[in-house]
Amino acid sequence: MQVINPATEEVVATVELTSVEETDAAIARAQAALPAWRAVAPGDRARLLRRFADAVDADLEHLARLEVTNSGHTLGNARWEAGNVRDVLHFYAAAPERLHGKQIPVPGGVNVTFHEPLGVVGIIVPWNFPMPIAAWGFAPALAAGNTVVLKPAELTPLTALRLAELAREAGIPADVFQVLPGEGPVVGQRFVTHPAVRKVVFTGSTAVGKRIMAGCAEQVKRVTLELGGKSANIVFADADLEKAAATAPYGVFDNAGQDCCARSRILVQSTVYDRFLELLEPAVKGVVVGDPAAEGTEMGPLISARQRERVTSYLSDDTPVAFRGEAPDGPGFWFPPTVVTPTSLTDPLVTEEIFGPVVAVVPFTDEADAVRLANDTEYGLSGSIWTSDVGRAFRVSRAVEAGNLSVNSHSSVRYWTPFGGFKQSGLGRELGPDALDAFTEVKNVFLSTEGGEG
Ligand code: TXE
Repeated sequence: MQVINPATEEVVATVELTSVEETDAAIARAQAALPAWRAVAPGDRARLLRRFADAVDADLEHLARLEVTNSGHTLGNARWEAGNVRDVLHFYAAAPERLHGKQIPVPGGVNVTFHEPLGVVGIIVPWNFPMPIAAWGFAPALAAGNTVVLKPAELTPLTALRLAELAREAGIPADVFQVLPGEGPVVGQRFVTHPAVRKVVFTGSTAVGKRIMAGCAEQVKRVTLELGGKSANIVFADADLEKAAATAPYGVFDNAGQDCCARSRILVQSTVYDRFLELLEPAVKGVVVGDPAAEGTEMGPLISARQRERVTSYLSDDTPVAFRGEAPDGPGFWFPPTVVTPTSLTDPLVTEEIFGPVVAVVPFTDEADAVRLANDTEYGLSGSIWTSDVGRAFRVSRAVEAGNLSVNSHSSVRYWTPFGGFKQSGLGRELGPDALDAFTEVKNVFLSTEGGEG
């Protein structure tokens, strides 16, 4: 499989695809590695994860530049992403010593609960955030005593392969954490059907997520899904409009819009709609699009020619384009930041996840209308609310059906807080302390203290 730099269209590496037979062999090794990994004392497992985090930290600039080359991420973003892997590992390194069960009072004995590892965990990673999304799965899975087989996306295997090397250098046994580059319907599908894989963690399209959930149902296999989104950025008339407009491009064009949390619908109260667009225009035109390896670049290319075709297919000569930013000519899968103002709420620009730098701006009348529009989607991952009214901020936050909301901000991810979607944006939560529950089974044990014959 050839790995392409999306900013230059040059081949940067060739990676061997894993076959079904090799996947089965890797799963067998992961299964065989379980008893020894489970038996590692909690403090020692914690130390191994911290050493893995330190190895990532020492390799941070290299990992970041590898991601820039493979994924076209800006250098600033890629540094954040590698740092996020380090931080997530440190966060879950605290877990092995804190996976406490409970002692529950019962008559006639002692009742205790244990948090047992699930076994082999299969993680299927997309191409949009190859490093963090991998770590959100493997760090809590390993901390809880599972072994991991991980399939990076076909387009972006390089940083995952490097992370596997760093894990080994840190002393994590090779069979405990294996990275298997390969195709979704081959390697990923085998994670779903292989009975020794006890859980699948999937991030990707809603269409494939549904198939994975149906496949896992055959074996009642545990599954965590993190799928698409069409998140709303709601701007009320009482908001700091200058700030809302200046930061809106970051909320949707970050990673060239290839972000499941992209606020790809900006809902603006009608009384300030025209003013907001006036303020948004210079912000969009000012987005620095270009060489992702250059310091200061704010937006790189799309991941592939296919993704660019997909994004382009949403636009025609009749599309009401309000204004666009710049994009370089020449090689690379470039697409300019684009603002559209569709008039129909059933327009695919308003309803579908485009996964590119295209944002629809839509007016609303009042708070109830804003909530109705925000919820008028099958998705429910993220969103922003811009207002200076604290009561409204909480009322609207509670009313919007989405897993990750921010008020007067566009940030969605903090590794110590939960992340995940409502409705068809997913199932389960990643990150934060509760994600560990998704990698353990609770076992209840009753021990009789009755004496004599009982
Ligand atoms: O996703 P796929 P694609 C959305 C986004 C994008 C669209 C298509 O809208 O435009 O999906 O992207 C693996 N069994 N998101 O086609 O196919 C595949 O190898 C098991 C949103 O790239 O879902 C890859 O590792 N695995 C999203 C991963 O699934 C399979 C991120 C994702 O690929 C498989 C990515 C199968 N049958 C795309 N088929 C987000 N939530 O952030 C594919 N895969």
